[in-house]
Amino acid sequence: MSKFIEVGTSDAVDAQSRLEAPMDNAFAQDLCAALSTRPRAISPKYFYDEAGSLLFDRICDLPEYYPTRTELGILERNAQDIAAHMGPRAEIVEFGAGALRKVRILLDAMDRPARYLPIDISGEHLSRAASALQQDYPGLDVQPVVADYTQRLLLPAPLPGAGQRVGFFPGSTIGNFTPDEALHFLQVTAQVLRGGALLIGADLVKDPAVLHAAYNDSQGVTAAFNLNLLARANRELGARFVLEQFAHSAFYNAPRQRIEMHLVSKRRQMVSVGGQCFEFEEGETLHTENSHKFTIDSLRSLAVRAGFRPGPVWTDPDNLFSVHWLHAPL
Ligand code: AVI
Repeated sequence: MSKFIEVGTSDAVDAQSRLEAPMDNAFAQDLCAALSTRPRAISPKYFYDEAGSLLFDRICDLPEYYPTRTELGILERNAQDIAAHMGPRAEIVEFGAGALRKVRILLDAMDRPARYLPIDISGEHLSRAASALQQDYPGLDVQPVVADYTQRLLLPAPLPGAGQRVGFFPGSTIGNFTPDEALHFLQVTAQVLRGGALLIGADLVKDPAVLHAAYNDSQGVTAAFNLNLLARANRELGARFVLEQFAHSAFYNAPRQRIEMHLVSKRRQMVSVGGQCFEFEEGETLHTENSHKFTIDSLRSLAVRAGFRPGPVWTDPDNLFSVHWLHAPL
């Protein structure tokens, strides 16, 4: 068994099961709601506790997981061109405080960037990311914003003399939204960035074998990332999932152009969350993530529906990934 999958197995479950699950907690409520409906599905946002974020960082470095390095390559090769579209003294608004590798490529190519506004729901992650960047770019005004960027946002007024405001949403995180959520996110973003632009990364439809390998890596890191959802429920909610009784499943749903990740019950079993018991049949699944893939046209038409005007698109030589410049309405 992979060492990753040992997180939250029997000892930890016993220790944690003494805890009362806080049912006023959104994770507890959403997990119980997911387990009470059929088909069972929960938002992928619950992957990203401390352990899940570390596992995701490891996914980004896996040989099979092409999106991160491909997008980095696109940004590096086209940094000057992208910076020219941004113009002088631009402000970058990043949706989610990422690992900062990507925004540095932009900042290094830009003409006197004025301000960097990373938005993230996790204050801790955000302040770590912001201070790391501030140290390396002392002249840059770094203003972290703790907020849920999928909701309506209030951002600080532009700095006097600043250039255009450019949103940055790399990594194809847009693919983890439902189609309705993706449209809603782009509509809200179009308003927030009025008169500016959005630079967004979108993973492309491709050979299903390449996709399958990316979400079923040989080291089992993606499996551990998926199973961490149950480990997290054990740690935080005193749930009693036995991780060995669930298997990672990831497959390409071609008609819907998305990778689906599920946790499959290996046998008939009862699980307990917050004092409530739920039954799983053998083979029954909890659907944990969708990762939608786009064509250049499908991403651009979604953006148009949200009010953007599509600009240039940058891709890699193998057409694995795309980075789009979208003009926000005035
Ligand atoms: C964050 N997001 C874009 C990743 C993806 O590819 O959908 C999350 C992920 N899930 C499994 N591997 C990576």
